[in-house]
Amino acid sequence: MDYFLTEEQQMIVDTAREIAREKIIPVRAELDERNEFPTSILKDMAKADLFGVFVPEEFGGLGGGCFEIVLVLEELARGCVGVATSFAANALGIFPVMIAGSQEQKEHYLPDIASGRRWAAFGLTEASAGSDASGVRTTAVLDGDEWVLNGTKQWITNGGEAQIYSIVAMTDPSKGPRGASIFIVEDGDPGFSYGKKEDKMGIRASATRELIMKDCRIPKDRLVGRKGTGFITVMKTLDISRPGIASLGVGLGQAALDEAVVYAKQRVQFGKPIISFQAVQHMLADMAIQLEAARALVYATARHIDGNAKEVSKVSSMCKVFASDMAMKVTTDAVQVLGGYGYMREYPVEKMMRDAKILQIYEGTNQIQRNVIGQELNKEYAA
Ligand code: COS
Repeated sequence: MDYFLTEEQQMIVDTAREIAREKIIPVRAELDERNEFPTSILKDMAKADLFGVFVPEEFGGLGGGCFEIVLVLEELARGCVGVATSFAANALGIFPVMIAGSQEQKEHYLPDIASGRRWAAFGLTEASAGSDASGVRTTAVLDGDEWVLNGTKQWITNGGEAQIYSIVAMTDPSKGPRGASIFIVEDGDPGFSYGKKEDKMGIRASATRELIMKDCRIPKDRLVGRKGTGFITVMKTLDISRPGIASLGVGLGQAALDEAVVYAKQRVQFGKPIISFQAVQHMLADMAIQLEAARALVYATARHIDGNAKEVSKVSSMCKVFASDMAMKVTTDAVQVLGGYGYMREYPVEKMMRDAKILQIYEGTNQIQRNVIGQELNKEYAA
């Protein structure tokens, strides 16, 4: 399907596709095997200006929006979702500053993000705050000219690799969601350290660690937005980042379909390539239908967000659910088309199926997304 990209958007796609083909695909199995963070690939992405795609021009970026981010993520995910997640987490980590930060904070942090000099991460999740984002226990108390943070963040993507962290902490625990605030914590801040790297089923090239704050002292001006508005900023952040997760599903689904079709054309059984059997053709057709429907929904949602549409939560959750469920199904079917070979580490579809699972879990489980959609429908029809 032709989505009529502008010349600039096509250039962004071509750049990301080349990075996937030249830098990611040749090493993805090794990164997966070794649980290794793709430092040098992220540096290549920085050189190619990909980090600047979503940063406004006045802060040194290319001034793209959600649509440009999903284009980049789709191409990177065709190579490896673990590598693409490391890039995506950087955007997620800096969105709070872009949404609610002061002019000084934007001037201080965004040029570094745009150039890829420093990387970012988002610290919301805790042992007791997963789906229930308002269950955060980390606290922040003002002491003179400094905030003092105490608490532990769990499963933080880019943890230990990023230099800039958006941390959600309670400034007034008695107020629930209205008592949460966001702070910038930097690598090297006193009292800030990392836990061990997690050993995951998939997206093993991405780094997942705990962030530990023990009397972590940061300057007063690291508060992002007004005190008590952190939960709303988190929700707004997730609204614009979830289409990115959906686009990882689209890229991954495309990669799995490509592998399945190429294999089905080559594999001969009963004297014919298996693609000539209707049972296989129908599987491939269903994969292609679901994939294109997901891509169309993701692109439409990203354009809806970039057009400053008023209500974005519902469609953002819709595309996250649809594309991640599609990716799980399409990668599972790709393994089925490849049969015994598909189950072997030697072929890439086995990793693709492992990588797909997280898309249904992180940045809000698909059950939470359905809650958001259901609540929005309830509101709309009551009006
Ligand atoms: N944009 C702006 N404001 C929003 C919002 C959004 N998308 N969603 C909720 N809010 C506001 C509400 O309007 C409400 O404000 P008031 O107190 O003024 O009424 C406030 O935020 C609290 O909202 P709500 O009562 O709906 O919060 P809940 O505690 O019920 O939680 C869910 C809502 C489940 C949607 C939220 O906790 C969530 O998204 N959880 C998943 C978190 C997640 O993605 N975790 C993964 C780790 S992050 S990578």
